This record gives sequence, structure tokens and C-alpha cells, in this order.
Amino acid sequence: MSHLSIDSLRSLSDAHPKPSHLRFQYGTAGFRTLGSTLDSVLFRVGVIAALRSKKLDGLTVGVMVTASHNPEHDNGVKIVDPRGEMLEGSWESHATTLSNAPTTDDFLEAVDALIRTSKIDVSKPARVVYARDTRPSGITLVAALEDGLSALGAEARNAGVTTTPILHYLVKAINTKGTPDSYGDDSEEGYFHKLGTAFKSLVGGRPPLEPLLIDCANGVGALAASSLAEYLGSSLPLVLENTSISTPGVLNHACGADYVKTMQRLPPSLADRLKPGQRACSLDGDADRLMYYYLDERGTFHMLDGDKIAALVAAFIVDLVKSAGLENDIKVGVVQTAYANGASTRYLFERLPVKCVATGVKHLHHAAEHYNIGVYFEANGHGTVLFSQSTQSKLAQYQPSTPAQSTALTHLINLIQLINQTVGDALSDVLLVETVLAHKSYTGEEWDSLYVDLPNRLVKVVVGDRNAFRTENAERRLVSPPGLQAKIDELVRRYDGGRSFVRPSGTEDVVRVYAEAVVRSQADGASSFSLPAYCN
Ligand code: 16G
Ligand code: MG
Repeated sequence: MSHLSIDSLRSLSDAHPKPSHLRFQYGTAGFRTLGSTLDSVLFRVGVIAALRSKKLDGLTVGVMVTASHNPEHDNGVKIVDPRGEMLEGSWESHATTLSNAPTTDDFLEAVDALIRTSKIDVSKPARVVYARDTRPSGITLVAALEDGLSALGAEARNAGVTTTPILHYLVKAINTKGTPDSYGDDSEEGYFHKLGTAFKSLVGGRPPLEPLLIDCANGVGALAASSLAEYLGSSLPLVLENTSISTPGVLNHACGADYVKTMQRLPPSLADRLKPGQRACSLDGDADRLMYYYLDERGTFHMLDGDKIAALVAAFIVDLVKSAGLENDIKVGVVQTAYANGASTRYLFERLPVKCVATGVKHLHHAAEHYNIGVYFEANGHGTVLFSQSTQSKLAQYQPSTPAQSTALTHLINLIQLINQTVGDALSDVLLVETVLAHKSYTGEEWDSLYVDLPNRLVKVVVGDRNAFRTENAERRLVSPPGLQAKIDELVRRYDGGRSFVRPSGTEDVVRVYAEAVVRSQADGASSFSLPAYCN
């Protein structure tokens, strides 16, 4: 560790002691727990992010301080790799190890071990860009992070209060700056300019869109959506609701994408705001998830979730590829998880290849990279579209032979600019959905009628040890506890079109039970079976 100042690392580490009674884990969404317990974790994440950057020859690594859709008192942190993607798996375990070292001495030893085993050249520069959401605890947590970064002498850039997807964008933009693969200007303005310009080209010349109501979950999405509204101007009027980012206690409270998805209902605050037929959507607390919905003429609520978005977008892209005359050269595929509604899987499967993977953005993202154009969405509203490098080059070089081919090609090229390919991005996804609706002249109701959702229920069950639950086949079957899968199979057989699976949550100490059936009461019945006593 000759190039590191051990003394400064030691004294700063002493200032951020690990609470002795807590164990931390870098899970699917990074570290996430009560904000008041995360000080030592943030300090250590600063150190880890700097080491990650050194390991990658000084490429810029991102750090996002957020707990997404969780309650306001929670907070969390995740590290973003240089291409704007999730942290590589092996480093998730390093992060867990380092965050749990009981004392400063143990921590220094763990840092030393990581440097040796990962062969990190500590003389390399470290560059880190970081941001936080609107949670009050974020201010002191960022200060702890900055201590960790300065302990390693990292070049640190504070991106302020912004959304998770904008931070991912910045990481990629910084690392591609001045190269032929430049992702855009490395600033918030660069992001809004890129998305706004692409959107205006895509909907140009079409009838103006009706205003879209956006529930900002009283979070950081309110800031970003209001900037976006300025860039869009009259091309898409936005009506922003739940924008109270400084009122204590209201973040994600009875609003936001997760509320809508889990409760399957309109946020009460929108009850007198939303007119029948009007399109509306909810962002989550860090604006990487999106739920659309509308009220029909009778005032009944209809939800358009991640599966409906995937269906809308995938079908549109397939059509464009065909119209461009490229269907033999560019293969479009979709990635979902077991939570995808069976009706959506069937709809998609009739049109293009569909793959099911384990829950968690990184699994979907990696699977989507195997297609020329990979569309991935979780039912909960997180998703995006990936255009492979070779597909992007193919589109850039392609010579269309008719005006119709040329139009479709231009649309595809604009979509590459419109879509945040680093990670699911609620605002970029809003523009994507609105583009398709404008092109198809669909109302919410027409979009909704692409297929009819099978009734479903998702419940959580507290068990003695969720690690006793192990799954296979993209989480669709249990291999342990022994005998439980057979019991589920037996139950599912009693219901028409029944499907059910049980998996341990990656973010909470529970197992989740999903059930769907053709008839509502049967889906409810299938999800309410009790787990055998030995599971508790
Ligand atoms: C995290 C994941 C999300 C997943 C959810 C499942 C990321 C960035 N986020 O929020 O993709 O759907 O966890 O939670 O990967 P669960 O394991 O508790 O069901
Ligand atoms: Mg989120």
C-alpha cells in the first residue's frame, strides 16, 4: 500500500466506525437499510469505488446514494461501473467483506488483501462521480463518502441531487468523452438535450400530444421531470404532481411507481386530478421505474406496467426493423422475469424470442446484451432497450432503398439517442412510450388492449430463514426446502391456467409468493396457501 497514505486512511476510518451489532450486504440494489446506520458503509464505499477505478486504470466509476422506492428513512448506495452498468459481481462480494470489517485495523487489512488479490496498482489515478436523491439523510452520507474518496486521493466529482439513471448516464458520458462512441455531453444539460432532441425528431410532424400527468413520488424525479418539461416544450406537455421534495415524510408515501404496482390502484393524491381517458404515470423515488395507468369512462383504474411497456415497445421496434428492410439482419428479443404476467409472455412469444431470467436488473441487462436489439423490462417498471454495438454500426451504414425504409431507419437511429441504454430510466421510458403512442395513435385504452392481464397476486411471507429457499430455472422452481415444490405443483394443478412460484427476496428478509390464474378468485386462492411448519 505504499502509494496510499495509511495514516489518513486510518484516521478517517476511525471517524466512521462500523456499528458492532450490524451486518451489511451488497445485494441486488447495493447496500440498503436504515439511513441512520449507513455512515461507515458510505465511507468504505468511497474507498472501494476509488479502488475499483484504480483497478480499471482510472476510468470513472459512479456512486449513487439512494433507497429508491423505499420509505424516506431508508437509504442506500450502489456503485456504477465505467460503462454505466451495475458493479461487476465479484466486487459486490468485496464490498460486502470490506463493509463488515469490525475495526479500523480489520478494515485496513481487508483493503490490503483486496489490493493484493485483485492486483490493484495503487499508483494509478482514481476518478469517481457521485450523486444522491432527495432523502434528508443523503447529505451526511455523502460527506462520509467524500471522506472515503479523499482518503484514497480520488479525483471526485459531485453531480449533486439527481436521478439514478442520470448518474449512470454521466458515468458513461464521462468515460466515452472525445471518443467515436461518445454517449453525449457529460452534464445534466447534455442528458436532457440528447433525449429532448431525439424525442422531437421522433414525434415531429404528428398531431400534438395530450398533456401527460406525472406522479413524481415527491422525489428527485420532480426536479428532473421539470427540467425535461422545459426541453420538451409543446412537443409533450407534462403536468407534474407529487413534487414536494422538501416536505418531511412524503417521499414515496402513498404515491410512486412501487405504490401503484403493489396496491394496483391510483395514488389517492391524484384522485381529483386525473380525468377519465387521460394518460398518467408514476416514477419511483430515484426515477428508474415507471408505471403508466388511466381511468376509463366509468372511473375504473387500469394499470400499464413494465410488461405492457415491453409489449408496446418490442412490437414497435420489430415493426420498424421490418419497415427498414432489416429483419434478416437485426434480431430483436425480449427479456423478462418470472413476475412477467403470463398473458404478456404469450403476446410477446408470438412475435419474437423471449427469455426469462432471475430477478434483478443485472440479470436482465446481461441477457438483453445477447440480442442485436434486446428489450428488457421487469413487471415492476424497470427496463430499457439495448442496441448492440454492431447493430448501431449496421444502422449507421445502411443504405435504405425506399423512402419508407429511410423513415424507419431514421426512427431507429433516433431511438438509440432517446433510450438510456445504461439502465432503466423512467423519464427516457416516458419518452419512448409517448413516441410509440404518438406513432400508433393509441390511447391508453388501446395500448391496454394489446392483451388482457391474467389476474395475479404477490404476497410476502416472513420465514425463519429465507436462505433455506433455493431456486432453479430462473427462480421458477424451488429446489429447497425439500418437498415444497411438489406441494406447490399439486396446488397449481387445481387452478385453470394456474402458475405460482416462491423465491427468497433479495432486498427484504422475506420470501415472495406469486400466483396467477385465469379467474381472479383463483389467483387469490393460490397465493394464500400456508407454508409448511418446517419453513418457519
Ligand atoms: C431491486 C432490483 C430490482 C428487483 C427488486 C426485487 C436493481 C437495481 N433493482 O430493487 O431489479 O426487481 O430488487 O426485489 O437490481 P426482491 O428481491 O426483494 O423481490
Ligand atoms: Mg428505483
